[in-house]
Parts: sequence; structure tokens; C-alpha cells
Amino acid sequence: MPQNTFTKSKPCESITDLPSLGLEKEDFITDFKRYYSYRLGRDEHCRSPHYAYEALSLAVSDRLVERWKNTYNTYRESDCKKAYYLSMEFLMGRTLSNAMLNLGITGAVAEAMYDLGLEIEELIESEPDAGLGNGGLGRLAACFIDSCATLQLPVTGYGLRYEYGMFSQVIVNGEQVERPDHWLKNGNVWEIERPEYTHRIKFGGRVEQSVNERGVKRRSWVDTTDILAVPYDTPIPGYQNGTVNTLRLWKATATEEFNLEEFNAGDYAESVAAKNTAENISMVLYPNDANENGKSLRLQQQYLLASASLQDIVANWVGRHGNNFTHFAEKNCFQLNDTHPSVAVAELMRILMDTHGLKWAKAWEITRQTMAYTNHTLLPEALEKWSVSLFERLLPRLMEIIYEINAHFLAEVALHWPGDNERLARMSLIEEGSEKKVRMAYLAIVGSFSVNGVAELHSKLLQEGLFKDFYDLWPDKFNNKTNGVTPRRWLAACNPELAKFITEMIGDKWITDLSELKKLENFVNDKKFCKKWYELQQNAKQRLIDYKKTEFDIDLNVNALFDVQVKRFHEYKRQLLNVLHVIHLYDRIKRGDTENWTDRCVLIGGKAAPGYYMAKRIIKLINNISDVINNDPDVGEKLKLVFMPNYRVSAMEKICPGADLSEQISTAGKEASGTGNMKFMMNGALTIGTLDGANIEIREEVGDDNFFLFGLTEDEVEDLRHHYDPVNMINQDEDLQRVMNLLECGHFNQFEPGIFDDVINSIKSSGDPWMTIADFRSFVNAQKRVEAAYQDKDLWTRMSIINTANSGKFSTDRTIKNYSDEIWNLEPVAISK
Ligand code: 26Q
Repeated sequence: MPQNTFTKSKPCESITDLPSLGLEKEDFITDFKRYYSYRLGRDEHCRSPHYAYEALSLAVSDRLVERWKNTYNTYRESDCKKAYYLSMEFLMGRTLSNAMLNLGITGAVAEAMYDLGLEIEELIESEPDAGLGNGGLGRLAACFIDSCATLQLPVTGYGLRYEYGMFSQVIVNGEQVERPDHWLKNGNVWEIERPEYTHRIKFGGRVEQSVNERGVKRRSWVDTTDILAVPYDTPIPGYQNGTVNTLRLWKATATEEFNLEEFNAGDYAESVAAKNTAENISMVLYPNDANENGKSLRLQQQYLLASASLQDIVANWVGRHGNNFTHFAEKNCFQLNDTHPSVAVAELMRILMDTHGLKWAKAWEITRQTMAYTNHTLLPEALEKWSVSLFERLLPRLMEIIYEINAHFLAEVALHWPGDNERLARMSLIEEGSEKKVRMAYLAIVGSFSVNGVAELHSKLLQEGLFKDFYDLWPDKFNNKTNGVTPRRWLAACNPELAKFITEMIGDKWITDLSELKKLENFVNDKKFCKKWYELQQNAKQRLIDYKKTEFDIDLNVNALFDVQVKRFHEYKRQLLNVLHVIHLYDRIKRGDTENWTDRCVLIGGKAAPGYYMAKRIIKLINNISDVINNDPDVGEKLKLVFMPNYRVSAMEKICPGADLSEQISTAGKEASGTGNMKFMMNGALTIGTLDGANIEIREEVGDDNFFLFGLTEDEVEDLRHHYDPVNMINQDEDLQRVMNLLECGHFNQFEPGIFDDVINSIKSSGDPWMTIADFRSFVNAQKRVEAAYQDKDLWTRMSIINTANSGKFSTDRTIKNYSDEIWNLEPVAISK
């Protein structure tokens, strides 16, 4: 008979044995009412949808928690191998509608709310986004854990519970202004705090040699300033399969005795201040999606994640196996989401040696068999490096271990390439120079058994360029895992009308096997099917228009071509190229060159890192041009330019179903993969794009006829660098000349002379790394092909169907299966329902 652990009373029934919760409409009505009245203490006079959202979410959450416990116990009993996804970012967005979809209760809940006189849509909309990420890398982590649960793989996500997520963006006088995103201010019904799994994290102090009772020499990290890492768990449901995995996020808090000491010394204020210093560590997400160098707080965040997660996993291991680590590497695998958590390599060594007494060789063998590293960028300036002096001050024991890893590693290199000192310097984990630095990517490569890029081209360029020396040494470590997106959120949930139609035509297997969408190709010549497809696309556009109308007063024409570019602002992503084309169209209208015109709405959205001057200027430029174009009576319906403020996950859920054209126009060789491109394609948008990142694979899947390709290839970009002359290119192209003249004469400046000079000069510079001018003509020509295709509705519809039909490869179910089969070596674990 099960016994409760905290009572000595007579044998009794387990306190957690419960009948399973119902999934019918009536069950949700009852539970909703109970939470709304008793837990939240609201009545019918409360008008805020927030409390109704909370009451419903609590009811839904109960159903998740039930399955969660079941999954946890099943994994425990099966003693299966597990993987851990370590990421500084999980860009989850909203949870309610996804939870309902995955539990298969969307219909029952909607009816329940209807009976209660509530609008389910309104409740869904009142949930704040969990914006714990910058963009692609963070959203990829969120899609990954959804797919892991759907594939019934025992994978846990580990991250940080930032009090403030990605800033919210408002536009004032055309410029980006950042507002703090206090997403937790109304509480978070989806998380469960688990203080019983708190871990202690050390910072500062020094390392000393000590000898233990048995005379064994030990390194001890002493005189440290400690903080506590408290876990908050969020359930991650698979798609209608009974599996609920865990996302565990760490919050930093002050240690109790630290406070007490201060308090006893009579300094109450100091003790409260100390609490603040500790809690600051998980306070805010860094809003840079490239390296922000050298910030001590960032390194503290990274170590908090690495140390707390590894301590957690090792403590669990020791709880079951004692100090026997013989089979640890067979049962555990850590995937590092970029270098951000890569201090984990040294931290696992520290825990195994200093806490559990393993010898270097054994600890290193385990580390190298359990760590795997994913790279997400080719930009050399974005590679993380930490100054040795900062590292030494903050994490002295870790620095010591990194030096030792480096010594062993360089010995291996020297053996492989005797006498090649240049190579030794190139490959060293420590960069020499005026300031010594730790190269985190090299630490990650050396400490891992697998290194992967996120699209075919990206992985190839890593091997040939950035990591060539390492590829020469260990070719077998390197592999590719092309990114994906979860079709649950990015088609089934965000585009329910289209999803329903697809299911009517080919059944619902596509939701967990996206290659099934290929069957849609059988209908491209079916007139009725095509008509319906076209209508659904138009409906989605109308919904996007209505959504935009509630945000700001602009009326868009549903028959115009919806040309969309939403992503972080970066020069390499070339929002500027898009802008040059918009100015070109405007110029044509003003000159009356509008024969056979295609009406177009250009929608642009995205955030700039707060310190990225050029990106912010480009946002300002777009807003200024938008003002001019949208208010010019000569332009009218022919052209609109709209900047969509505060782009985020929940915005993309509305935007991607309503796009006709997806702009993926980065300089070839610079976008590691892109994942927005996949969301658009899945929802039937066509891509105008360069041969970059996953665009190449998208084009391969849909065929050249169904993709608008333009621009230099990666090789051509590199060749041209030596003799790039954008001014000459401008002089050779009359259209481009007029575009540049409009920019240079201050046509869009609106009483701020010179404000765009830096932007203009950057693209006119022969050193422009992004070569915007070089691709202008080719881009304009591709846009002409877009217009011709768009004017032929039947052709466009056919191309749209073919895009959705061939998006199967870009499901994270496929990506995760590849990770699982080729890196993690996991087996699915069925959960009895
Ligand atoms: C590093 C140090 C200090 C502060 C911030 C950072 C930091 C944070 C986030 C550096 C980079 C990022 C995010 C990078 C990112 O999102 N990369 C994108 O990853 C996607 C998923 O693989 C790819 O599809 C995109 O091509 C890639 O740009």
C-alpha cells in the first residue's frame, strides 16, 4: 500500500491517487466556475478577460499535470536514456491554445466557454507571450521541445526564468523605443515552483589545494559568494499522446544564511540589498541576438544555467546510482544551444572531479561522450569570447579547468601536426593578445562528441571556414541538422481554417507526419480545390487586415499582394534591400510608369538590439517612408508600406497565414538557416529569396518554378568583395540612381536633415559586407516575376499549394528525429493513457 512520506499515521490511501479528470464540455464548465469563484475570487461583475483566462488555464493545466506525473513515473521506471536541451532562451509565446490543441480539447473548451457567455478568442488573446528569447534560436528551442514531447522522447529543456523577457517595442516619432516586458506581473498559471530541487551556485572566491581524510589531493573552490537556483517547471505536452515533458527554468535567489549573517550583524538594509544582487542574475533577458561582449552579468547567467542544470541531473543520478558513474554517459546527453551554455563542459568536469572525486581522465571521457554543440551563426564577430581576467575573477575553478582542457587538447593537436605552431595558436582555447580571451566555441567543440550546423549550407561553411582546423582534426564530429518548426503551432493552431480543409482532403495524419502534405499536390489541377484554397488564403489575409486595423488605423486592400518581411533587424538580413525596392515602386508610381500594375502591401516588422545604431536607423527610415507613401494621394491603393510594431511569437501566428510573399533576402552565406521562411511556406506563402540558409533546401523541395530566386551566391559574394564598387553599380542603373537620389535629397527625412546619411553611406561603401547594392537589380527583376505570377491567380494558387505540399521536411518532428537517431540515441517511451 502506498505510504505518504510525511506522516506516521496508520497505512492510508495515497494522497495523490485521483480519478482522472474529464475532458467533456461539462467538466470544463464545472472546473472553470470553481477556479473563477473560489481560487480567483471573482464574480460576474468582473469584466476583465484576464481572470477568465486564468480560471480556464488552471482547469486545462490540471489535465496537463495529471499526464505529467504519469510521464515522469514512466521515464523513472523505464530507466531510459535521456537528453537535456540547455538553452539560454525558450521563446515559448502563449501556452493556452497550444495546450488545448495537444490535449485534444479545443472543441469541448470552446463550447464550454460559449455556454458561459465567454469568447474563447478573447481569453486566448489576454495571455501575455512568454518572450524568453530574442528570435530564431529561442523559438527553435520552443519548437524542439514540442516535437520531443510529440515523438515521446525523454527530453527535458533547461533554461532561465527571466523576470523580464524580450522588451516590447513601441514606435515614437518613427523610432524604436523599448519598454520593459514584465510578463510575470499577473502571475504565471502554467509553472510550478519546486524549491525542494534548489541548488547552490558559487561565484568568486579562490581555489586552494587541500588533502582529504584519505590523503587524496583535491582542488577546493572556497570563499565564494553563493546564490541559489530555484527551479520552476512548465509542462510540455505532446500531441494527443499522453506524454508531458518538462521545461525547467532557474530563478536566482539569495542564500538564506547569507542574509541571516548580515541580519545578525544588524545590517538589515545590506541583507536586503544582497538579496537584490542575487536576484538580478535571472532578472532580464539580454536583448541582443548577436554577441554582447564582456558583460559580467551575462557570464553569471550562463554559469547559473550550466551549473544548476548539471547539478540537478547529477544529483538525480547519484540518488539512483550512488557515486557510480560507469553508465552515466550511456544514459545522458546534453545538447548545447549555441555556445551560451558551453561553460557546461568545464562545469561537468568540476562536478565529477571536485564533488564526486572522479579522476581527470574518467571525467573527461564522460564529458566528451555526453556533450553535443549546435552552432547558429557564421558571423565571426558573433562568436563568444570571454576575457580570461573576468573568467578568473568570477569562476576561478572553471578557468583552471579550461586551462587544463586546453593543455591536453593542444598536446593532441601537436601530435597530429608536429611543429605547426601557427595552428596551435589558431586552435587554442585561449586567444592571446592585449587581452587574453576564452574562445567559447572552441571549448564547446573540444568538449563535445557532436558539432552541428542548422542548414546544409551553414554546416558546409562551418567545416570549410570557421571551424576548418577542427574539421581537419575530427571530421566525424561534424554534422548537419536542418532546422524546422512545429506544425502544431505553425499550421494546425495558427491557421485553423486551412488546417481543417487540409484534414478534410487528406486526413489528419499530417499533424504528426508532415510529409503527408505531399498528397495535396494531387489536387493542383482540381478547380474546386484550388478555388477553396484561394478563398482560404484571402480569408487569412482579411483576418490579418482586421488585426492590424485594431492596432492602428490603416485599411489594407485584400486583393493587393501581401509582401512580408518579419524578423530581427540586422544589416545582413537586408531589410534595406526591401526598402530600396519599395522606393523604386514609389518612384515608378510618381513617374506614371504603372502599366499592368500589381497593388502591393509591404509589411515589415522586427526589433533591433537596443544598442544597434544602424538597425534602429533603418527602422526609422521605414517608418518615414511609410508616412510619405501611405499619405500620398498619387499612390493610393497601388502601394502601402506598413511597419508592424512589437513583432513577437503571437504576432507571427496572425501574420504568417496572411502572407502571399515571404522575403528571405539575406546576403548569401550569412543567415545560418532562418525559420520564419518555413512558417510562411507551410502556410502557403511563396518565397523570394537568396541562396542562403534553409532557403536553398526550401527551393530544392518546391522546385525552381515555385521559388523566386535572386542574388549573388555565397561564392560570388566572396569573390566580389575584392573589387566591390557600389557607386559604379548605382551609376549603371537608372532606377537605382533615382532611388538613391530620393534618399539623398532628403525626400524621406521630414525635417531631420542628415538623419539617414549613415544608412546611405553604409550601402555606398565598397566595404559594405552585406552588398545590398550588388543584389538590387536582380531583386527588382525577381519582384517583377512575382508580380507576373500574382496576376495569374490560378498560377499563384497552384504555386501556393505546391509550397505547402512540400513543406514536410521543415517540421521539427523530422529535425528532432534526426537529432535523436544521429546524436542523442534515444528511444521513444510510450505512456499508457
Ligand atoms: C550572446 C552573448 C551575449 C548576449 C547575447 C548573445 C546572443 C543571444 C542570442 C547571441 C545570439 C543569439 C541568437 C542567435 C540566433 O537567433 N540565431 C539564429 O538561429 C536560428 C535557429 O538556428 C537560425 O535559423 C538563424 O539563421 C540564426 O540567425
